Amino acid sequence: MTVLPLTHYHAPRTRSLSILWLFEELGQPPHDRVDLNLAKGDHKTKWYMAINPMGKVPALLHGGTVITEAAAIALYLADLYPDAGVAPQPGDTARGTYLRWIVFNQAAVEPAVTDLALKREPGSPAMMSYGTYDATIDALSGALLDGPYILGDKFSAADVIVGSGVRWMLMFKLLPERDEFTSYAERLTARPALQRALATDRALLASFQA
Ligand SMILES: N[C@@H](CCC(=O)N[C@@H](CS)C(=O)NCC(=O)O)C(=O)O
Repeated sequence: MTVLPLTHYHAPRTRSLSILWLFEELGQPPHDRVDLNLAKGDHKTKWYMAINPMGKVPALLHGGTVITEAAAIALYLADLYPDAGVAPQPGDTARGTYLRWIVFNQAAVEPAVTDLALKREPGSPAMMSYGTYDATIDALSGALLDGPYILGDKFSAADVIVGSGVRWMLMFKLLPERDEFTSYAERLTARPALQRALATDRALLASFQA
């Protein structure tokens, strides 16, 4: 099997932290990391816009193929390294739950919380992909009530994506401090893989600010 080069385009203190974290959970398979300094506008340069025309991070380059969107990158990497055991395989019904909450995070939670943060009046629930903020948060709550992870006892890449959002939303007070959210965030934050990713991200930010 030919091993194609794999590159993660990253910037500190962004959604790309979830991909740093996932690489840690995967046991750091061989890859390069290109660090972008957003304060210097690295992400809007011609060379990077040729990789991601949105000028946003994260992005992944595998061989000649670009993958953008943190959730798509997480799904892609978790499938690429099945031995790490962070993605239920096709045929396993747990994969339905896994896909469901990763996509729900992007399609419902993110827009609901963005509208709340920006104090934007949502349209009618039938028109909004997320219905209402309350319905979305209650559904998310339901996914985490049994725990300890989205797939019950089994940690997966769904926790990297959903958990990154939960941690961020709690930090910015965009999520009610219900026990199922706070205890989930604490459990994830205690993971050595996330601690390593946070340390890398902090060191990188400090080096950019020096
Ligand atoms: N939908 C994208 C959003 C990516 C995104 O908005 N990234 C932010 C950092 S969290 C960014 O690159 N912002 C810089 C900019 O847009 O100028 C994803 O989920 O990956």
